[in-house]
Amino acid sequence: MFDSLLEQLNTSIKLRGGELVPVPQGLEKCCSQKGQTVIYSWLWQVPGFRRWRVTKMDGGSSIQVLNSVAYPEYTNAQPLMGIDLLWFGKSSKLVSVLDFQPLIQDKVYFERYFEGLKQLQKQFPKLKNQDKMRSFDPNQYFSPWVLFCRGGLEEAEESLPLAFNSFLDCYWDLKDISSRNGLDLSPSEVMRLQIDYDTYSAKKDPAHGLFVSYFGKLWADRFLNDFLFPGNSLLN
Ligand code: BLA
Repeated sequence: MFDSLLEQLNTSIKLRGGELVPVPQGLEKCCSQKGQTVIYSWLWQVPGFRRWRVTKMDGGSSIQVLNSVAYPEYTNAQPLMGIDLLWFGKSSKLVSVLDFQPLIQDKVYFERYFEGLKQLQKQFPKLKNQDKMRSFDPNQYFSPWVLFCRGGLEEAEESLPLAFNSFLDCYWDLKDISSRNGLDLSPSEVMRLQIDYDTYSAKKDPAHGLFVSYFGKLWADRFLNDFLFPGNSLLN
């Protein structure tokens, strides 16, 4: 379901000088015990970013996932880029989350970084039909303009592909804003907040149970701590 979006993402990253770097061994691919679901992950080294991860899960008509997080360098206080797209083929249900994930909930920070996402939200109202979050706290590492939608085939095949490239372009534009405006969060503060993002996400992410059921607890724990949210292990 999301292969063309994954291609757009890869192309966009490569255009900005991104290069693939190795994923920790054993985490780059895993097949479920029954062999019907496969999860693939990639890690990019992109100028201006300290880490950019991408994951695709292919469970045929049961589940399709595209997930990605971009972590800017610690000298750049701009939001992280978060993508979480899920398609449940049997019930034709889409869960789509696209956000610039803010390090802090602050008016000036929002004014600086969120003009583009605000416009996108206006342009694609169908991709923001959901306000209530069940597992996450919407006021922690999510922005007020998060494009969060629970939808169906129409949103998955029409609105989302239309919005996706604009979303990426809009995120790339943030880098220019950052260099123009200087920095008011110190690199050590940005580091603390990015590590806290990983710790918080590792705790709240509803994906862990899903990974346990497909790939077993041992692999799921390692994937969560060593690939998805490595900052989490720094505090353990
Ligand atoms: C929800 N994400 C979910 C759910 C699953 C995943 C199973 C629950 C589905 C539901 O609510 O119906 C799956 N999450 C994954 C997978 C990975 C993952 C497979 O991290 C990893 C490969 N989640 C993110 C990122 C964002 C995000 C970066 O990983 C931000 C853009 C958001 N996911 C997010 C939100 C929900 C969700 C907001 C809804 C949960 C809620 O209601 O609180």
